[in-house]
Amino acid sequence: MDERHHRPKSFSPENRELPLTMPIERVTPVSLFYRRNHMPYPRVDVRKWHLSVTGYVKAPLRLTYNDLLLLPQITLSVTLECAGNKRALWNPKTLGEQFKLGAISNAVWTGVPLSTVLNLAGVRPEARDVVFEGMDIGYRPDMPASLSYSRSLPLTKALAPDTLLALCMNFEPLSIYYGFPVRLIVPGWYAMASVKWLRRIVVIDHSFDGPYQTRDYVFYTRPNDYTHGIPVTEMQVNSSIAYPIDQQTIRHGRHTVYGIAWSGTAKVVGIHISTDGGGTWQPADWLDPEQPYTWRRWNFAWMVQHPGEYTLMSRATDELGRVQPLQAVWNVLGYMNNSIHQVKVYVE
Ligand SMILES: Nc1nc2c(c(=O)[nH]1)N[C@H]1C(S)=C(S)[C@@H](COP(=O)(O)O)O[C@H]1N2
Ligand SMILES: [Mo]
Repeated sequence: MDERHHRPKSFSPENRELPLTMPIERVTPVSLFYRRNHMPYPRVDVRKWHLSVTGYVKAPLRLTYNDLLLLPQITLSVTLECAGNKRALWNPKTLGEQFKLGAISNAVWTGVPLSTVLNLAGVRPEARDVVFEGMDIGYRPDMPASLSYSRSLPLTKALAPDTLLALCMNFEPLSIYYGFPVRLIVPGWYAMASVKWLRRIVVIDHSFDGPYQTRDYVFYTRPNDYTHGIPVTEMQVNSSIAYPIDQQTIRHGRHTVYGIAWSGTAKVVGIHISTDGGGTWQPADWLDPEQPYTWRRWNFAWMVQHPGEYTLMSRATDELGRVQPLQAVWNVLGYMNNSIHQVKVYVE
């Protein structure tokens, strides 16, 4: 059975994390890649499917899957991170899916630059936002009727050369779980922007106000106050320790501390580790070269002689000199948690 033509038997939204345990591969296998869905999986019949491009364009388009396959494609390695990654680590707790460290994964995406398609349609001068509508439909408590998952990008980001209409993930056609037939990939932005199961692209002359744009994925810093929010866009510089894990007991002696570090549109260039709760910091070693939009694995040789309790911390820096804060700014919906990651370990 070709899974691309059949809706998986899950009628509620499926969410699952990447297990951030050793070994971590730089390119996450599709079978382990995290999943974040707001709605049940849509039913997709690619023979009937097309992607429409309408609104403030000179020539509206109706593209079949084959039409897209015939356009020039590029390949990019891009880490997707849910804006709610590490939400479970906030204190006090926040609303939303309580993701731990694994709402993040890295894949190689191949597709048609969105700009190619927008230029084929010819964007009109009034254009301001580009709206992307997914095929998945569901309900939300604050809306009267069912709706599809839709998000927009400002025109400049939509026309950026690396914003992709992705057809392949790790050199295989997308599976239904990850947005078949085509999904948006917005490198450097939190993954809510990378709309799956695209069916419509609409160029509009105002800013889009759908609930996944103006209610969710907005940074509100005052409890129970949904005003004065700032939209969530670019990924923050961040890192996670994958070994040892929080509350683990290990033997004294030599250990290799492992983890990942990443950032948004500026490359991640520095990674420092503390084994004494932030008193002193030492650089760790990169296992991967620096590459735009892509996480890097690191390790750190730790010789621990004395039994006791230790707090390990990792702190990443990006090429613009931005450093992870000790405590990220708490916000109502728990987004963008890039606090320095801490794990407590017991050495015996
Ligand atoms: N159509 C659609 N696209 C979507 C979503 C969704 O629910 N529906 N979820 C978004 C969010 S919040 C995230 S974090 C990523 C998750 O992508 P993944 O499931 O491929 O890991 O998809 C984004 N694109
Ligand atoms: Mo997300």
